Amino acid sequence: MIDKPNILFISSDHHRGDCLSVSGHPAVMTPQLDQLSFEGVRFEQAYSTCPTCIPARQMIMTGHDSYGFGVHKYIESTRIPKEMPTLQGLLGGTGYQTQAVGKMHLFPQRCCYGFDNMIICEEGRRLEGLKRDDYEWELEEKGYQGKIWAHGVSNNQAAFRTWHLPEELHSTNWTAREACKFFERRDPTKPFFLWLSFTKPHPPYVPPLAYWEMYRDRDIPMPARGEWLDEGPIPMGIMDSWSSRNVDLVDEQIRFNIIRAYYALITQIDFQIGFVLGDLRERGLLEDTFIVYFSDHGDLMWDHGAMFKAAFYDGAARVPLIIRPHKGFDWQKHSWRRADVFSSPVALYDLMPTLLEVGGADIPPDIEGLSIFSGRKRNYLFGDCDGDHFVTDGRYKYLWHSAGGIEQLFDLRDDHKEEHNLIDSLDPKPWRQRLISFLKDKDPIVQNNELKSTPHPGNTFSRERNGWHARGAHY
Ligand SMILES: [Ca+2]
Repeated sequence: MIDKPNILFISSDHHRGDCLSVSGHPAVMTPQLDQLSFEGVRFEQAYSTCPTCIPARQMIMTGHDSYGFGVHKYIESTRIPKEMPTLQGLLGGTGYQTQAVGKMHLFPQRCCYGFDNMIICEEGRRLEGLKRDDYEWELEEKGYQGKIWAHGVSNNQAAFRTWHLPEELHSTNWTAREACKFFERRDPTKPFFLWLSFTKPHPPYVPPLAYWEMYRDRDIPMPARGEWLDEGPIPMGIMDSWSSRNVDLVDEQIRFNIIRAYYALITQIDFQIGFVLGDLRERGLLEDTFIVYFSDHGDLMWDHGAMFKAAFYDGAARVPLIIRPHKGFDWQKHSWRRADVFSSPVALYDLMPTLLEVGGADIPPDIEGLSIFSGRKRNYLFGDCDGDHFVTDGRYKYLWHSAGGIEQLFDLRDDHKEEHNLIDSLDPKPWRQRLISFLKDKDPIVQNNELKSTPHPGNTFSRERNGWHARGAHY
């Protein structure tokens, strides 16, 4: 008799917090995630506090914030220190069979960091000696060697097209299928912890035709455009998107088609989650499984004219977070009801202690993450990424951009698109002071109780060469 619930930890990559139909999005279709949300609870103010792949994932695994972990931007080869406990390692220590499927973005890429096993899809990254990931391996065996990336769209490019190979070979379908294979192969005497990690809707934006067609007659809403773009220096997070990827040069019609492709990729993930849940149901495991869905960060998707991540605007930093507890979960003890929607700010690094509590493992005493069940609500949530900092209470959001010392203050209730900077109409001092108090003794940008800025280069754009890093035949 297994007395612990199975844990299905589902993540995607680049899924914006607003792109759920259950949260009122006018175009995106997410029926499976909506259903999970009705059966469980949803967090409307969940944040990636360093919204780019590597730091976000390492914080999720370790329960540390970026200062506790010590990484503040995307740096390849970043390792989790050997002595630092991980979510999967601690659950394994308490009797779970632990498995990862999909994108992990770890270094070395085959280092399990506490997982019993990993079946990986790393979007073509071959670093530190990796010859191929498991996704490429299977496609090569099926005769598609040299053809996986032949759609011609890169991992960092504002472009789109439909998927060029059979739908079942798309990474989203492959990842879901590998999850089902794990359910078949698992040790039935142990509860399982499966991190099911979809690589999409991360670019390349290449949905299968069936999902692309589902959005044929859907109106694509206009992206946000801050009026602050017309007032003085433009924050570097926006400028970098324009400079390094030339996204400001993309034609408006193509912009809307990229959004359509992005929505189609989200719906594909949603349907493949349906496939995985169906497999669990047929095996009689669905009710005994604690399910979480989240994304490692979002995608600006043309908000403020920019694309991708590494910024604290809503599209990049806020993520979906849905928890659907298992059958034996004590709803009353946690004061939760089905379909509850919570608006207090939570961080991705809160998931580690939350799942340790679900699995009956000890929570490391030195982590910054707070179990969502602990009752210790956070009044303010902080984050930093590559020179940008933010703090929010769930209602207001204050941004500090070191380059140029640009401050922004948004009212998320009345201006969720963050188009109106209130820095001149609301007193920013308390917000600035909260950030200073948090960063003091941690970050050298605080000097003499003030935030130190660096020069802003002016509103001019470099045009980087080879900015897309496209993949070719990839032998
Ligand atoms: Ca990512």
